[in-house]
Amino acid sequence: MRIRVIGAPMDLGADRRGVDIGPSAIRYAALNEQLRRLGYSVHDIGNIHIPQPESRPVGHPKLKYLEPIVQASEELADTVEQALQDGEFPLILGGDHSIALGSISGVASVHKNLGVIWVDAHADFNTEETTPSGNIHGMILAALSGLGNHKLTHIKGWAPKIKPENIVIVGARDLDNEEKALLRQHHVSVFTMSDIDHYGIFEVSKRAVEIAGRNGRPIHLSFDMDSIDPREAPGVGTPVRGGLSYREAHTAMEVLADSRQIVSMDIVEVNSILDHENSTARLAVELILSALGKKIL
Ligand code: 4U7
Ligand code: MN
Ligand code: MN
Ligand code: MN
Repeated sequence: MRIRVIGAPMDLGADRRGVDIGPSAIRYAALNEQLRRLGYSVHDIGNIHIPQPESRPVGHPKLKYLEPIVQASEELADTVEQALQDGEFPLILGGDHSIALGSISGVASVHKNLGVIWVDAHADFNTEETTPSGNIHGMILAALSGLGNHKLTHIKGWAPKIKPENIVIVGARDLDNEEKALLRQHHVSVFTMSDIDHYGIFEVSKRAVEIAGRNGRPIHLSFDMDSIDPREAPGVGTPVRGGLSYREAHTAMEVLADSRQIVSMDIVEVNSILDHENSTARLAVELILSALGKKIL
């Protein structure tokens, strides 16, 4: 299989912090070489263009950098759609999590009935009404579900991209109150860290595949590195204690790989400025490999 690597050096969705270096950091951690060693042929097309935040007005305080984020999402959606049409697996390197608006819009244009597994400390299910920060990376799953600002929901001119009941969030431990109410109201499946303590990551991952991938539906995997415990992944913008362990994260990826239903993936929120010797980027590469079928034996 061919993998198309697409960099999205986006730092507009999350207050400027340094996640725009993420794609370079992940490539520096030998992503392409290791994918090739696993037997894939790799087609790295470089980065899409994202403007620097300093060059643009912040705009509305509840929807910061809306215009350039919408523009970049349109471009990324087209790029991802093209990869799938060319028969390649899109692997999108972030960037903050707002890049999933473009990537999933592109995948959903090809796979009309798409499931999403969203591994994250957060639910990213705010709207312009509920957001405490105005940061768009916290609104992406809601926007993809058709909730919130019309420009965010209507990338490529249509909505919703995914049905909320086809979404599964894994690893949640930092949710806003109104966000929780929205998640319940729209029947999004959420496996919190407490659920993982209770049932174990193997069981939770199996159930995530069952729900997101019901009836053999294709699944997009969106992996926010802040899902992992900050001891293991210090280089993220919004660290939250009590996250996935190193082995739990790998086990989750191995279960997803075994499903053979993953059709595309993004890995986001690697913050090189806060990282220790690129360890978070190196972990990102390891997890990508597990998600793409690497086994210990
Ligand atoms: B990430 C937050 F208020 N919920 O909306 C918000 F806590 O992509 C955080 O998961 C969002 O890292 C985090 O700003 C977005 C906040
Ligand atoms: Mn996120
Ligand atoms: Mn997060
Ligand atoms: Mn974050």
